[in-house]
Amino acid sequence: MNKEHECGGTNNGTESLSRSLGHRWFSKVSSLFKGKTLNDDIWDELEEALILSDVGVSIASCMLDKVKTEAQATSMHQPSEVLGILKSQVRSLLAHGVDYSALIKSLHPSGANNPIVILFVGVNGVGKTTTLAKMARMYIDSGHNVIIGAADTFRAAAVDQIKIWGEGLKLDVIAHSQGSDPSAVVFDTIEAAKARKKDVVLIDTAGRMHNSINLMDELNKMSRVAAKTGVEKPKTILVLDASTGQNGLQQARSFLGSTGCDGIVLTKLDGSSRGGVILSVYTEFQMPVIYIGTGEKIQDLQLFDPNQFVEDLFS
Ligand SMILES: Nc1nc2c(ncn2[C@@H]2O[C@H](COP(=O)(O)OP(=O)(O)OP(=O)(O)O)[C@@H](O)[C@H]2O)c(=O)[nH]1
Ligand SMILES: [Mg+2]
Repeated sequence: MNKEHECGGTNNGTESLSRSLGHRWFSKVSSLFKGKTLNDDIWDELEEALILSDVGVSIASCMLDKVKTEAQATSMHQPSEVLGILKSQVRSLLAHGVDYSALIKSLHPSGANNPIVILFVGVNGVGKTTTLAKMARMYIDSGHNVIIGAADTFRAAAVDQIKIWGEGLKLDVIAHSQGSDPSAVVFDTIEAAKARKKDVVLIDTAGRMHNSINLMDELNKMSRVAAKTGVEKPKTILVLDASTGQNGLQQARSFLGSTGCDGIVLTKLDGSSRGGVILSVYTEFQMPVIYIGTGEKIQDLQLFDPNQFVEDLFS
């Protein structure tokens, strides 16, 4: 991944993001420029609007500096022109670094006898189990055979919760008793996948504090045990709750530091005015947001498309 953009780095993509969400996040930013002339107040208001949408203070001021410099250098007077510069700033933040299509491809099984294994990780309540179910549906819709591993053996109701999703989707769920070793669930689920000709193995894990070393080690153990079954290295998807804003970034930092991950799903973007956190995730971690969660229902998951995102933000 490169870091050529001074405010941060990454990516390019596919498919679409809800226009209405984009409007809500940046509506303040866009409305700032309506019927106004360029003056110092506008710059202050713009910085404030960016920060309120959770772009992050340092990114907001970095973006603002660049926009200001370019506007002054080209003697711009029209607010609409400044909006154009801001748009290209956001686009360049999102538009390079990770090979997005390769990433999406890597989340698809490579062959009949080599199931892909995906671990869903994150702190408590961010939406791991719900996201797993939503992704299971996506895989089913594209013709794959999915099996679920209930490796959250910690929370009492976790197995029942994932079994209910499994029943709704008509999927096998491999579960052990509460308190048992989650790595054993991972192992058994992969073996079951091989025996039952499933090509996608989705593993639900327990929510864990991002600073708990033992629990982070447990995640690493799950990966190691999976590798012993002979399948390719499992993919790890970090689930972050957008409504926790910059706090979510702190969590991401810790997870990436101790377990690493292959991509991020940002949940609960519905009802959140903090979509700017997407820019922080890209900029700080050069880690792509692959999907966004836009509600509690099974269909409320969208592939994140950076190009469409920029269009929607400023349309
Ligand atoms: N509005 C909204 N709610 C969501 C979204 N994703 C998940 N939720 C809700 O968030 C709550 C927690 O979701 P879970 O999937 O149980 O979260 P979890 O990370 O598995 O939680 P633990 O297993 O307890 O750590 C549930 O009420 C979900 O319906 C989303 O994209 N939007
Ligand atoms: Mg869960």
